[in-house]
Amino acid sequence: MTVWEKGVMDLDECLESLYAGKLLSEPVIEMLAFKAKELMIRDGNIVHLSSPVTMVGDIHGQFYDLLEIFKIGGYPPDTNYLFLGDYVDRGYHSIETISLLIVLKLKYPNRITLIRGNHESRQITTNYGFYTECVTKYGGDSKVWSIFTDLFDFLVLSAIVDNQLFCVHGGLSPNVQTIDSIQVIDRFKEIPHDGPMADLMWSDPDIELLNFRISSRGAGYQFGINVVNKFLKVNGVEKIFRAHQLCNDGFQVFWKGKVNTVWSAPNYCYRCGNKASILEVYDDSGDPDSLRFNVFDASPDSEKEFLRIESDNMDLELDIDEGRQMNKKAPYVEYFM
Ligand SMILES: [Mn+2]
Repeated sequence: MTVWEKGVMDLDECLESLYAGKLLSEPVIEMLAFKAKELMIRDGNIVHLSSPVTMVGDIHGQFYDLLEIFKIGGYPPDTNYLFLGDYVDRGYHSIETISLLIVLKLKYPNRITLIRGNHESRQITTNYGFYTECVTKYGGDSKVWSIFTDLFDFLVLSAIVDNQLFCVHGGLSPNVQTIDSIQVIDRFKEIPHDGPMADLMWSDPDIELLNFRISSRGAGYQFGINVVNKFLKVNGVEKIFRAHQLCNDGFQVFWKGKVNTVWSAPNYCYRCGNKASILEVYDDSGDPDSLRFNVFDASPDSEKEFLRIESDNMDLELDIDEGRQMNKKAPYVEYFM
């Protein structure tokens, strides 16, 4: 009997496979995505959460480092997680990463929140690894990529913790003065090139700036302190938490904590040598010790996996040198823009 005929998914079975690093079959992924859309279509663009909650920044397919995060921060459902986006591209295991997060969302809907990052997009994943990984791991077929990228259209745009902490993947937008104006965006579509939805996922803070400036990334804006002060005041929130930018120390604090970056991909792309962090929010007191960046290094398994795949690729290059038939395990990761 197929998963569709049975009509029910054994989520525990899926979790067991994924925690063991195994891929799910295409029909199972299709069913999971269908169920996840049913669940996420009911969410508003802004999800309201309460502490305690742990925020996770960019993961970018570094699956073994995601497992390390659960070891350090606690496994769901014992810890509530707010993921800030950029689950796929760059690393070797985007499919394992997004599959695990979707199964956890289905199993513990109130304990896992998934915000959309700028890489959760058809256009970006076509160029930065996820498309190629899907085609390579699923027998030359792009259907799994289509299933996941259709699902990305349902991810929420932002979250607010304890009515105090505004959380988004990238940052602020000149087209988003109030949090209410996020609520009315039609989010169920590919990320546009510009406009409020694009800016929320692409923008970055810049300590040199007072106001907005067009971003050198080619989408979104860089924003300064006046913009931040106005946004916090108008919306009655205390701080902004976001991801989207590599930090050597795993996190970065701007303007005495008014804006904070959480970066959760240690040794980014298996070669940057950076630390990573998760942000643990313990309570809503607003005291300095009510939240903490929990800093960590790359998992030894991540390094092992990198060396294994690189040595396979090395064998492939040798094969090509000797004029032999091309190995099926073609390298599929492009590191930087
Ligand atoms: Mn990003």
